[in-house]
Amino acid sequence: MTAVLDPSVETAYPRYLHCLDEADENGAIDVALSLLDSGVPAERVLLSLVAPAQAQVGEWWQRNEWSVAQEHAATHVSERVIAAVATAVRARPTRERVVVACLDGEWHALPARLVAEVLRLDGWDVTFLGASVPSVHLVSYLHRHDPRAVLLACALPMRLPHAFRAIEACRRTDVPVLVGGRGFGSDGRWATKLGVAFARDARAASSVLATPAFDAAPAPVSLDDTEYAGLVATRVELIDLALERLDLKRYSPAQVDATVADLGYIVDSLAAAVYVDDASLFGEFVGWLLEVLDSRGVPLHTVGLTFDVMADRLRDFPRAHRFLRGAAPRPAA
Ligand code: B12
Repeated sequence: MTAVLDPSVETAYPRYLHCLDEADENGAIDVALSLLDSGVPAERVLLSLVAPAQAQVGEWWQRNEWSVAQEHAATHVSERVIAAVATAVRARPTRERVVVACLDGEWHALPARLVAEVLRLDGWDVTFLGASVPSVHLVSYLHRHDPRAVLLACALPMRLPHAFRAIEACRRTDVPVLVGGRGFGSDGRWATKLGVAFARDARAASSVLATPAFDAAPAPVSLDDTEYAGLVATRVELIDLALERLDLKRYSPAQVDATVADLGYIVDSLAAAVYVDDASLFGEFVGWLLEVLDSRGVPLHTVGLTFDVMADRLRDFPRAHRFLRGAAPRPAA
């Protein structure tokens, strides 16, 4: 997918991607700072240059065109660029304090960092807590500092049940909660299911924070999570059953590790879909998984096999059973 680029960064974008490819920190910083020098607003450099470039990095990784090492190097360069832009602009706070944090187990700190910096540019007094903040520590931080709002980031839909528990814990501090990140769905539909305010990007977040209605008490949500709890209790058994079904003798140790991780993602995504009662969550995950596995030469019928085993075990789990059957990869015609 080609990014739709803001005209002010269009010519700089390929140069920026080249710097990421070369892990060229200084070159990437030069590209960003020269845009600032030529009058492009810092917010646009962050959201229209750095953000789409990172999404592009993700696509290269997904298609197995880039290794994890290349992705890590590029992400580090982008971190440096964000810091350089923030230092060049040195925005001073004129508005209230807000806290930006990634949920427990969420390691995608860069998207949240972009949001934090854009809010800072907009005058908010931002405290950025970074990746994977355990809820108990987040809550005690909120009690201590009593900010205007806490912004929680979630990049992976499979983490939504954990996200909801963290949201509930934050709400008990009476600090209003705003969430964001691709984990809540591109249109925020899973945030709606969880009854929490959502902002699509940093610009939207700043407007929501400034809206008086944002302070209103959230509507109570009732999620029937009995089936979800049963699925969580069956997680290890499901992974073991699927491993038994696959012919692991032919797998290298690294392939076995990757398979165990993938099976964990399958069960966690299924559980998250059951939690928010939305088959599309699992369907989107399966589409992504098939593309990742296919580009790495993994025969896709193995996914069908594992879904059969799991669906068999989950006969008494109506939603999980239906979602697995609905998303099972069809054999090529
Ligand atoms: C870098 C990266 C990592 C790094 C993160 C390092 C870091 N410091 O952030 C590391 C290596 C840790 C990582 C790990 C993993 N990653 Co990763 N990662 C990425 C990558 C390439 C870039 C992330 C990024 O910076 N994006 C740029 C930002 C700007 O994009 P954005 O999320 O759309 O953010 C905007 C909005 O969503 C919104 N927003 C975002 N957060 C918030 C928060 C708030 C409060 C608000 C209001 C708004 C908001 O505003 C932002 C600006 O407009 C993405 C690709 C992608 N498309 O994002 C994959 C990606 C997110 N990762 C992915 C995966 C699968 C993983 C792993 C599971 C891989 C693995 N096998 O281990 C792990 C999971 C780790 C975990 N538990 O968190 C997948 C997720 C797929 C899916 N369907 O769920 C992606 C999409 C890659 C891909 N194309 O397949 N990853």
